[in-house]
Amino acid sequence: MIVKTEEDFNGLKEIGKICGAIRDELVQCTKPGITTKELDEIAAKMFEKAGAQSAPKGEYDFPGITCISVNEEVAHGIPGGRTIHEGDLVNIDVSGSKNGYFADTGISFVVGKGEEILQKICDVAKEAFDAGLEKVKPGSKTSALGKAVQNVAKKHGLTVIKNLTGHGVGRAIHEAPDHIFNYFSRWDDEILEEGMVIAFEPFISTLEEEVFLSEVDGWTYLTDESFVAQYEHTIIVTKEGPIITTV
Ligand code: M2C
Ligand code: CO
Ligand code: CO
Repeated sequence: MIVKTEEDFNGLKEIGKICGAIRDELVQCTKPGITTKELDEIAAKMFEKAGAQSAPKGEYDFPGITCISVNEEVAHGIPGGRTIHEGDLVNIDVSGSKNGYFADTGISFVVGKGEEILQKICDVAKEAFDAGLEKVKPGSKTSALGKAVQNVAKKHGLTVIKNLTGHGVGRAIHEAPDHIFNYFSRWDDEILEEGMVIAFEPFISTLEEEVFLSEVDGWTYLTDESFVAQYEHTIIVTKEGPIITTV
C-alpha cells in the first residue's frame, strides 16, 4: 500500500508495535523444553488481548497463529509438538492485522549455546537487512536492496535464498510489489515510492540457494544440507528515511 493519511500511518504503527511485541515475547520464551505449540498459544493470547488477528490464519487459513521454524525448517513452520532444545536455530515470524492494517516481522536466533555458524548466519541476516535498509528511499530500485543483501552474504562466504522474497504489505499481508529479491537481478526494476510499505526479509544460507516445500504438510519450507536465517521488518518508505513499524 501507499500511506496517504495520518490514519494509515497510525494504523500501520499500531499493528507493527503489536507484532513486534509478540515477536520479542516469543523469543524470550523460547527455552529448552518448551514446544512450538506452547509458544504459539502465547502469541494467540497476545493477539486477542490487543484486539488484533493473525495474518497467516486470517489470510491463508494457516494451521497456526505464528510461523515457527526449527533447524531444517526455514519458513512457514507449523507450531506443534516439537520441543525446543539447546543449540536449536529457531525462526519466529509474526504477522497480523488490526482495523485492516497489516505488519510482518521475523527473526532467527540460536537457543542458548549453539554451533558458531548458526550465530554467524543470524548476525549476517541482520547485517544484510541493515545494508538493504540504507537503500530504502523513494526512487530506489528494489534490485538495490537485493544487491546489498547478496554483497553482504558473499563478503561472509555465505549465500542467499533465491526463492523466498520480501514483498509489499499494508492492506494485506502480501501485496504489490510482489517480490523484493535477496539478490541482484537486472530485470528487477520496481521503484520504491514515497509512502510505500514493504516487508524486507533477507534469508542468509550456509550453502543452498533454494528451499523446497514439505510434501508432508504442504506449508513448511525446508533445506537439505544448509542452515538458513531470516531477519524481517515492515518498513514505510519516506524521503526523510525509512520508518520501521515493527520495532
Ligand atoms: O511473508 C513471510 O515473511 C511470512 C508469511 C506468513 S503467511 C503463511 N510472514 C514469508 C516468509 C517466507 C516465505 C514467504 N513469506
Ligand atoms: Co514474515
Ligand atoms: Co514477509
